[in-house]
Amino acid sequence: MKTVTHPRQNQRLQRQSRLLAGGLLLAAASIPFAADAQTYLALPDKGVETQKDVPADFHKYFGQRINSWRDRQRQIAKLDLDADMNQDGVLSNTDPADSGSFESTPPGVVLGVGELTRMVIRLIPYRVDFDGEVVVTLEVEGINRGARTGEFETLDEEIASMGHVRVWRNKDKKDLLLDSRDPTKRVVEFTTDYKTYPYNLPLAVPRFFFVEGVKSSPLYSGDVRILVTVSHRPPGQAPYAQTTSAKNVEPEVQAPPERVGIKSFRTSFDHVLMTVTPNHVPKEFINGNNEGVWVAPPGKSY
Ligand SMILES: [Ca+2]
Repeated sequence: MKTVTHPRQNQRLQRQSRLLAGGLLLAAASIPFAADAQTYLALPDKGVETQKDVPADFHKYFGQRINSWRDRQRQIAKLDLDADMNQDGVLSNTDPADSGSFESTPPGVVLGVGELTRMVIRLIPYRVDFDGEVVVTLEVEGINRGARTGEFETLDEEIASMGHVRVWRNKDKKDLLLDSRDPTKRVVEFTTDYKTYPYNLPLAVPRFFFVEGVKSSPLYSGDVRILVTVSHRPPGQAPYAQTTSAKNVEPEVQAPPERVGIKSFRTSFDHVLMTVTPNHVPKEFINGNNEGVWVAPPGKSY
């Protein structure tokens, strides 16, 4: 097929290649390892692949095996967290360019300081036959790409070594859900009990939220992750937020169902990796951003 390059596209390509050249020079000057040459931005190094790159059984709270995590029969709901990975202004559940592998590979979503992007929580209940509560958590965490475990030694080290993001319920930034630098705002829970589940899920759990870039990722690309979980909480179990207030505390693991005599279900997970950059990336929207997926930094445009 013959390829035709539009003059405007051409200009953009030239601009991109200049940016790429600039980025490589900058990378060569400041970063000891090869920069990510697949994008035209000077992104920080990707670091090593870590155990936190997929939202699987590594989560310290749940301690599950990846096959169990994929076992839908035992899950209480199907859960997807979606972002506009290919930055075209559309959150697609079917476009491979918006798919899970990009969500779990650095740099993930590239977000400029002052820029906001919308993410969608797709939650499809599987089960209605249980006692207790259905709990959806939204969590922000740093990934240490200098270590295979992805873990930092302390929360102070984590906060100092990662990009800073805030999560808002809406783009008006009035209702703050998460702040990666505030130890009391790293996880938020939405709860609904069996009497009303799944009927009130849309009311209890936000359908979407906005992530704001606040401070750029200082060391690595993909150093921030937004994690969502949906889990079954048997009657009488402590809220998740209470068990994660301190690092290195081994939280309680759910007892097997036969011991407590009630049905218990697997937790579903999903996450999206992010990189915060000093400036927002120019975008090629296919719909003029009319869904409002992206909000440019104050005083800036796309
Ligand atoms: Ca998209």
